[in-house]
Amino acid sequence: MNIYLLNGPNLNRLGMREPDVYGRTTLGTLEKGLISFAGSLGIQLTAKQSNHEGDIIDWIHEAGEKADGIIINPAAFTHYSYAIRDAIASVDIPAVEVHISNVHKRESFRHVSVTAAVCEGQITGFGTDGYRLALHYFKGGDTDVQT
Ligand code: CA2
Repeated sequence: MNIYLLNGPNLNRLGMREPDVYGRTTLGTLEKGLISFAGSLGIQLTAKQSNHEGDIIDWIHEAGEKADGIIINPAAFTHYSYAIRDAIASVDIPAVEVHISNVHKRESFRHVSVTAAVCEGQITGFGTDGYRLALHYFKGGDTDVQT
């Protein structure tokens, strides 16, 4: 199984600023740890980050051709990018939205996600462990909603 991990704008600043909100781990360390953890689950993880909306859209399309799923933290694009929402909706593979911080405890503009509705689910507030939870979801492979 091949999963794309896509991180959006400013997440290249992880570990450098606002450690109380986003933790002390740098993006490089996080990506390395996740690639290794994914490997232990039998998942090949392709990790990318960009500050540019178009890059993220292109990688979502690429994932649609090459991967089995997407883990995406669209960062601030979460709250207003209909283009990223449409890109996720345009591919036939499942996506999971991850936020490091609990967006619901923060400013009201962060309470809105225009992308979550086209994802299987949203994980928010568990720090960088949220990415591991998303990998567990893909490992489980169950896309049925339990009621
Ligand atoms: O909690 C999250 O993961 C967010 O997606 C992070 C975004 C924010 O706009 C969303 O509302 C919630 C911001 C990412 C900025 O990352 C930084 C990391 C370190 C220092 C400064 C910014």
